[in-house]
Amino acid sequence: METYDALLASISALPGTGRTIFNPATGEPVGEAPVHTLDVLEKSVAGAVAAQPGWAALGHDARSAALLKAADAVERSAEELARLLSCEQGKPLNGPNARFEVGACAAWLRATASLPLEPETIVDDGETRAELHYKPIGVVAAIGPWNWPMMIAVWQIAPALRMGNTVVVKPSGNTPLSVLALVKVLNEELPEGVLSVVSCGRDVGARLTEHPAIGKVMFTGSTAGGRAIIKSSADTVKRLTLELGGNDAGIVLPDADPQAIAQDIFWGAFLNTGQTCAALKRLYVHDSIYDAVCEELTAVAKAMPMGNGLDENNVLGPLQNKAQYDVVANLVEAAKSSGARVLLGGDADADQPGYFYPTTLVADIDNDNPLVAEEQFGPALPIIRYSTIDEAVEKANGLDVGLGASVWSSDVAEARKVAARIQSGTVWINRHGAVDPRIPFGGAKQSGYGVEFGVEGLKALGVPQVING
Ligand code: TXE
Repeated sequence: METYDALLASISALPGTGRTIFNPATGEPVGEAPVHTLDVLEKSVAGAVAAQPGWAALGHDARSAALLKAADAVERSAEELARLLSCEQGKPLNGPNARFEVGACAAWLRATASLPLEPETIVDDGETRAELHYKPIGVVAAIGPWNWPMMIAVWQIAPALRMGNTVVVKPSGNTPLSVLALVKVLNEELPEGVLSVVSCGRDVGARLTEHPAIGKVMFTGSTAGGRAIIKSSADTVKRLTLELGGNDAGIVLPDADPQAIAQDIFWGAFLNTGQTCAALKRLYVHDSIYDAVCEELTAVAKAMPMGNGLDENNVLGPLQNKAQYDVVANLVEAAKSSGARVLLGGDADADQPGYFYPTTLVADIDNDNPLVAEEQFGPALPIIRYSTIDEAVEKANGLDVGLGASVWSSDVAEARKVAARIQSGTVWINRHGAVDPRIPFGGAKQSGYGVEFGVEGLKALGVPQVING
């Protein structure tokens, strides 16, 4: 375990020209990240290729034991990692934010280590005996975003390693320090070459998606990024898992209790200040309880402090970067000029330091308004009125993405019936965005393909092989 300053100094000392990373809450420098070139990428891939047979030969039990030790290492450095994450990403230490994310890294490593995966006997009828095994793929590229940089890296790394692959990680250029620090800590317990990071721009990173030595790309990011990776990986027929974000709908049925659901709806939408792939981004509320839901949600939202993440009082932070800040501000402006009613927030304060956009709730907004139809990925929630369930389901299904969704009701059986009609990879009932390392998670439509987590997620990091005879 190192002190925070020693951890940052060791990252700044890595080879490669330094690039200063700034805190999105203050504009102050956080540290220096290396800028890796293609040579470094080639060395990392070569190291991963060399280390892979030995890592695979260890077998599931030894690899799981290493993942458990890596989880211990994360816990030993938890406070230093959380502080760095808060300074670089902006999310507060407190609330379901930086400490929570570091805790999730340890939890996912442990859960992934303990998932059962035995060969399956598919046919055994006296004449044919066919068994299904899962072999390592080889070297996996893990390409991640800036919203949950550590947790999503672990979502990609842990199952890949457990299955006997080695991994080269390419973090987002917005949050390289968090991932470099995380990998440094994980490597306290992993053999050399098994896990490395290339801290580079997207042009250099793109090489991973066409590199002949990479067998699979795990990608979490934008739909445009996913499309580019499908194309660049085609020549080498790479396996892909694509988690491409979405624009999740929540449907509040007429029998829901507005007061009882308001807090959970708030966190479903505003987790990580709205910068969450499976956050609730469009809320459909039945006409009969529309005003009550708006009122309760406004009361909850008003009480949630936003500010510098190192201040323990805060549970909401800034947008991570200027581009995302502009997306949110422009979408809210467009909603306002269309005549939608702002219940809370809605006025960007460009004079304050940092990319803070106020918690914003917008009511009486049309379904085709850009704030509804486009993924805002920030702290602004449109609330749309509906009068029949058919109408709500049609609107929820009306986009070409479908990662998560939720149904809110006092009658779980009724909610399940509505859930079955929604086109998304997950539908939660009376909560939103609650991911779990035991439960498969993935997208429908252009939210991507393949699943992460659970035994299904492990299998996705292996090559199925049938032994027949
Ligand atoms: O994502 P990108 P960005 C959404 C969100 C946000 C938008 C853009 O709406 O506004 O995406 O964010 C790497 N080959 N999400 O620009 O561009 C890139 O360097 C290789 C949803 O950050 O997809 C970075 O490491 N790598 C999302 C990562 O992919 C490539 C989380 C994501 O970058 C690449 C974040 C290529 N061709 C943003 N193109 C979610 N699903 O949670 C991009 N990258």
